[in-house]
Amino acid sequence: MYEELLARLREAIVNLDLDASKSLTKECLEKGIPPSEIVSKGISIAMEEVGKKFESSEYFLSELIVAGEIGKEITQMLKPYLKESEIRKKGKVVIGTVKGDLHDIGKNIFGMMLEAAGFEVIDLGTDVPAEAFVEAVKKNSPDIVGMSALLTVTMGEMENVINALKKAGLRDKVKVIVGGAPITEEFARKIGADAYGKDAVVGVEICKAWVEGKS
Ligand code: B1M
Repeated sequence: MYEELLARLREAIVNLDLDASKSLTKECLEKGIPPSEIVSKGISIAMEEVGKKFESSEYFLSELIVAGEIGKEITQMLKPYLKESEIRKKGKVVIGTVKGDLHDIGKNIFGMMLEAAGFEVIDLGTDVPAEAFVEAVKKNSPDIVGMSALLTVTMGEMENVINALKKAGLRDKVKVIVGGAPITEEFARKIGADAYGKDAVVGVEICKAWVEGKS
């Protein structure tokens, strides 16, 4: 039954039907489907499908923009359903999408889930240059820096941020986690990040383990 509902949600997103996407997201939440499953089995798969249609020229930039708006709206609907942690201020995380990259749906989901887990989140937004990450670390003394990238051409910016943190003498003061569709474990290791978040749930678990001193 849940599978069928999630399939209908995916179909509505891929067909760029905002009203249906919203009402099906509402139905999923009311039926008790966890927000993390709505993301992994609904939004993420549908967005990949939209991406494929874009690659095969069935969809154009205008359709990509509409899909992005739908993604943003339904992501916001998940927020009240994320279980709030009893423990506040578990740790502080600076997050942002790297320079040149405007994709923020995954980054926003990661941020929302961090907040629900009790973290204080400082969200620098999208298209964030390395210097802005460095400034935010100086100003806020976070435990963790989280970077997101969705474009293969912007992935390299993550290494620039890590190098800028090193240059400012701040690399040892923070853990660095990276994520986003083109990122891999191997890439994360290569650029000197501390971890790769395959998805937002895994990313939050890693951050929790860090501040709880498990790794
Ligand atoms: Co863009 N776009 N886009 N786009 N777009 C992709 C990424 C693309 C794969 C589509 C495709 O061709 N198949 C492709 C990139 C190809 C490549 O680099 N090899 C692409 C392209 C080409 C472009 C433009 C260049 C198009 C153009 O202008 N010609 C342009 C670039 C603009 C720019 O950034 N400078 C562009 C623009 C856009 C929109 C603005 C229209 C819109 C984004 C709107 C927005 O974000 N507000 C958009 C969209 C919607 C997509 C797709 C269809 C969907 C992205 C998305 O939201 N996915 C995308 C296709 C795809 O991803 N397969 C595509 C859902 C989201 C939940 O997943 O962000 O991966 P994701 O997050 C996941 C995990 O990765 C993880 O958690 C999330 C869920 O659990 N995660 C983290 C993410 N960050 C994390 C950080 C962590 C931990 C986990 O720790 C720090």
